[in-house]
Amino acid sequence: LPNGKTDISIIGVPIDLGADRRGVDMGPSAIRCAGIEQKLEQLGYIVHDLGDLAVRRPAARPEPGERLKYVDELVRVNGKLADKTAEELEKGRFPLILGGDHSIAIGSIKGVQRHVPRLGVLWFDAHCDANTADTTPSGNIHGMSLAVSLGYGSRRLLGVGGGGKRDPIRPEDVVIIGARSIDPGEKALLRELGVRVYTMHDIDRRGMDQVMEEALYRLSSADGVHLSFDLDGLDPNDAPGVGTPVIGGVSYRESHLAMEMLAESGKLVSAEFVEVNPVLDYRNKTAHTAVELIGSVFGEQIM
Ligand code: HAR
Ligand code: MN
Ligand code: MN
Ligand code: MN
Repeated sequence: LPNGKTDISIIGVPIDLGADRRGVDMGPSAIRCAGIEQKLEQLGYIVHDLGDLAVRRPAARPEPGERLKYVDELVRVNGKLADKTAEELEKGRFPLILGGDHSIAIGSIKGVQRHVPRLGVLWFDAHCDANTADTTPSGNIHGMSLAVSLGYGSRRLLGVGGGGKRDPIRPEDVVIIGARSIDPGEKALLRELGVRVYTMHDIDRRGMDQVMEEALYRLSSADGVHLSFDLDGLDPNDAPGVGTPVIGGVSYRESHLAMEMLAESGKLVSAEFVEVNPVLDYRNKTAHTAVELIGSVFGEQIM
């Protein structure tokens, strides 16, 4: 059991404003339909489904060229998520957050940081989400969340969850796995900070077992690890229901191996599964895959 906990709190965040594309707001529903509660109960956990955070849909579309689209509502919801996440940890429960787009990592990580002074982050993604308002090609805040957690980005986003009171995540405590679409500004920031990015090249070359072994070794200096799992890290053949698919991704089995090794590490304190878009999916396949991966994260073994 991750961190010896028996109780899991499910927190849904039905938001798509950070992606500025409809569909991922239905992610929490899709993952619930795919049987997340039954999966976790079969594994012996006590599951508390807290339902979804309330999200308001702004009436106005962003101005063309806007660099922080829907920032007001995203700041508000992420603040609520930080509080909720911290509250569940306070009760001794494991927070399992269902997105929603990847901007929600801003709030979840801030919340976990209140309990884990030196938090490591395992960021599984085709993208690096390390843009700022100055480098973003899209203005979409889901492409900025990891930069914010590292302490880079707009004042508004950095202030989520009483941001200033807590140090950002240290670059050496972050690993990215599965990257294959990185913008020039992201590359520059990640290089400057020395964040370890395990790209598809590394996975092809060395295999997921070696990559994960090294990644977990790097994270072992942290007090605990937060898993931020973007389903588009997987190959689109295995996870077609995502808003921004990128060919040539992590396979179904490689991703399971990664989650099984993470479970064995015993370092996991919190997790989120994001960017599931049932509108673009085939028979809820991506949500089912998310549920299977969550099983592996919580210790499910084939035999
Ligand atoms: N890098 C691009 C941007 O900033 C696209 C990244 C967003 N896509 C995601 N995030 N799903 O992982 O707009
Ligand atoms: Mn992402
Ligand atoms: Mn992504
Ligand atoms: Mn199974």
